[in-house]
Amino acid sequence: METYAVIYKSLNRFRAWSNIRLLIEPILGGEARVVRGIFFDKTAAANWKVAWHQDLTIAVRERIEVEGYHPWSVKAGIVHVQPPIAILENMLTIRIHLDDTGELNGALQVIPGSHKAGRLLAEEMQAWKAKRNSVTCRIERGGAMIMRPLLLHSSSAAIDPGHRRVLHLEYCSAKLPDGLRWYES
Ligand SMILES: O=C(O)CCC(=O)C(=O)O
Repeated sequence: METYAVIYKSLNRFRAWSNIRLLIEPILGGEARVVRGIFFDKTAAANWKVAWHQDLTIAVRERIEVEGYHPWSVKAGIVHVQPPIAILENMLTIRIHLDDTGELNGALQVIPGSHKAGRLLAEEMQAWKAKRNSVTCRIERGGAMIMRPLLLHSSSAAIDPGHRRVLHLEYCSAKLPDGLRWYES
């Protein structure tokens, strides 16, 4: 995680050369910053699966009670909170793939269009799954996918686990209110 912290801090600092910014800025604008980074590696020893969900939480430096920000949680020692929907709608996630990714090693599956429906209740997620086919995001090594955090997504355990390394970077151009600070800021 330490190594990747250096990488995404650099991405923020050296805006001009970053091809990633060419993808992010037309959508979020020039103020967009990395606000959270996660490194995933799905291997035989860490062969997880994740049920259908939306990414509803953001990572912040510390807990400060602000209206509209709840519930709070702590993951890996980092404070997380669910922000108002307007913040989530202003975010983009880019997933940079360091290995070929497909059905055999637990690629992300998504339901197109679901990010436009706001925060979904469990029964609404079921309805999306029933009415829309999911898409498996096959990405070649060195490729990237961009998604909205509100896009319904899941991932299966790898059938043929090796490495499935992904650098997951969340961008947002919004500032947080009343002293709340993004974890990466
Ligand atoms: O990379 C994965 O397997 C799952 C990632 C995921 O579900 C997430 O970032 O919310």
